Amino acid sequence: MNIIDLRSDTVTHPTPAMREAMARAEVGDDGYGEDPTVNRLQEMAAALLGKEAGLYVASGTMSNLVAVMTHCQRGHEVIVGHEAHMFHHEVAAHAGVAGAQIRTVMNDSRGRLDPADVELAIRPARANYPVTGLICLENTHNRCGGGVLTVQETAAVANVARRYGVPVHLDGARIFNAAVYLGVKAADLAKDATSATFCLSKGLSCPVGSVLCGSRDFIARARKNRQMVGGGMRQAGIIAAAGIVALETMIPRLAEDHANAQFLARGLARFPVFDIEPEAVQTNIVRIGIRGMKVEDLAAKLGAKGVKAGVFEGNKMRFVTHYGITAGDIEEALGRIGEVAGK
Ligand code: TLP
Repeated sequence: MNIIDLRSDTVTHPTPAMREAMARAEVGDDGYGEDPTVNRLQEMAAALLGKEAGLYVASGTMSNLVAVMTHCQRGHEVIVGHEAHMFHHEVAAHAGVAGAQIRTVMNDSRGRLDPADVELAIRPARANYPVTGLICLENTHNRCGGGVLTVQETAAVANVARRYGVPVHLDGARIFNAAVYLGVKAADLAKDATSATFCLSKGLSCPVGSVLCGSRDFIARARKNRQMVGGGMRQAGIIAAAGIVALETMIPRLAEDHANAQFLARGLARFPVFDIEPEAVQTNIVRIGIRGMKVEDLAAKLGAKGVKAGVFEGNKMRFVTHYGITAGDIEEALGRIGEVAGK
């Protein structure tokens, strides 16, 4: 029985073209800024996001952490959505390492923030208040079912931030999924953010890495912070080479993952155990409430049938489509899910 792994798009393996590019990558010591492959990836990433410069980092978590360290001082407050990845899944690094306090405002079901809520959360200058050092957005929104922020929705929050002189960081781990869904450039989605990051190791299928993008000055300071957290790498061109292939070839195919997620969501809606609105699924993440049974039990039963799904608190299950998963795999998965959930 083949395993159909829908836990995350992080489970993707490098493509044959990536392995080929990695084997042949021209490298140098990135500590001296002399790895031509890393430099090229950083330039490509910055151009795609419409920023002056990029910094190759080990992970999305490191990218967000380095962004917070670079924008904020210790004791600053960072505004994020209450469902933000930065709040739930980054080991409280923003407090524990960067020394920043997280302040949450409500995300709606698609991961949007109400600009009025953001404005209310910005601290007035008072001696005993923290300084609001940063506002963060997430696009697409992981815990809000891969929800997409439009250019206008991003601008609405950024306009508030600008009025108060607060920078905006965009956790665009899956920004290319949002761009493909909306039919816009990733640069349009990042243009109102002071800094933006995306992951190479999710839907783009690279083995490792994210790129943090911003102004030249911001990236120069971020480089020091990356070094501080041990993220300075040497002949990183070996892994960056896969990133170049990803940016050149893997973005348009994300539409297939979105179509497969739709197919899956519509199929799951047939089973009462899944509390799902297929119309709400926009990109490659299907996050669903489970009715009438414990999500852990359902996941275990699905696992026994060779279908792997993610388990989250609040009795929620997550399926993520990605490179390597075909429409045929989804059909097969739905058949196996039906054997468990259909009864
Ligand atoms: N998300 C992972 C898990 O951590 C949940 C996943 O499987 O979806 N921002 C967003 C929006 C993310 O979804 C993730 C990873 C990150 C940042 C962190 O990236 P990594 O895993 O590279 O540190």
